[in-house]
Amino acid sequence: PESNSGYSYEDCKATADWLLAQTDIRPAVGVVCGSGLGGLADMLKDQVAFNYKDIPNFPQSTVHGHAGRLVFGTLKGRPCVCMQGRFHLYEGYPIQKITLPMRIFKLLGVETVILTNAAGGLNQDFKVGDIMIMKDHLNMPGFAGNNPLAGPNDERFGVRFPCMSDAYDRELQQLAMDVGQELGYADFLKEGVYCVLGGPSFETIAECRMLQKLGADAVGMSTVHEAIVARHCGIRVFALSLITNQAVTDYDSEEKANHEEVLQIGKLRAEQLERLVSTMVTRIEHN
Ligand code: 6GU
Repeated sequence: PESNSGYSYEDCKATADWLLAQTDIRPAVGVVCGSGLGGLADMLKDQVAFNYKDIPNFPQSTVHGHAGRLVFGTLKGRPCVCMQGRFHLYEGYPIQKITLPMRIFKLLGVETVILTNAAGGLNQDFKVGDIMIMKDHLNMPGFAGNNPLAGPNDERFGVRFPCMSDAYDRELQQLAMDVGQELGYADFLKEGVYCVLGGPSFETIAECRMLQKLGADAVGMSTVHEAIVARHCGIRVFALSLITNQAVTDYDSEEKANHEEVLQIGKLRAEQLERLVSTMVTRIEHN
């Protein structure tokens, strides 16, 4: 087959070089802000920001709650790049477009990515407002053949068959737990398995029950594709989910998942989530 979605190594390099020519900031950490969590990017000092539409080869984001800007800056003195708004399967993008920013991060020199998302809680011990450190994932679109690495492999990024048993960096999970403890977040800091679905419709009750049986603690529509492509090119990955609602698993329940609730809970926990991530950034070691 021909190349997957039209992004060659050279295309990625051209985009990275274009960005590097516009700023002196050389980020070692890349952050992706999930729905309602764009405030993370606003914490950066000495910002140099680009609208996605102005970046060569970059897709544009269409969802309410996602700004669509790539922001360079420093977080407590550490150079970072932050995606304020990400791309999702449900927007209709080919999966390689969704993950293109990870390869651009790599070519910018990023060594660690922090991926954030809003998710529905499946674990009955979780409460709305909990922050779940991702220890693993279930890639449902991948089971159906929709994996961002499908198609010809370019060895300059990584190997044909990348390992995923170490997808989520254990040291970074421990760091998050330690920082969370110190900040007094122990009561709402959890860990678990995130399951990605295509969306945009939320899950049925039967689907939620199925996912619980499969070992999922949270369900959402993002992050996993980015994690796979980041791991493929050797970036360390840390990911967390803000549990914005409890997925419905009971036919008697009156609750209904909706995007407004997702954004509202994002606001409620935003400050703590930002503090957790920014403190982590100051403690991550780089070469
Ligand atoms: Cl309940 N499901 C999915 N798929 N994504 C979500 C969610 C639920 N809550 C926030 N994002």
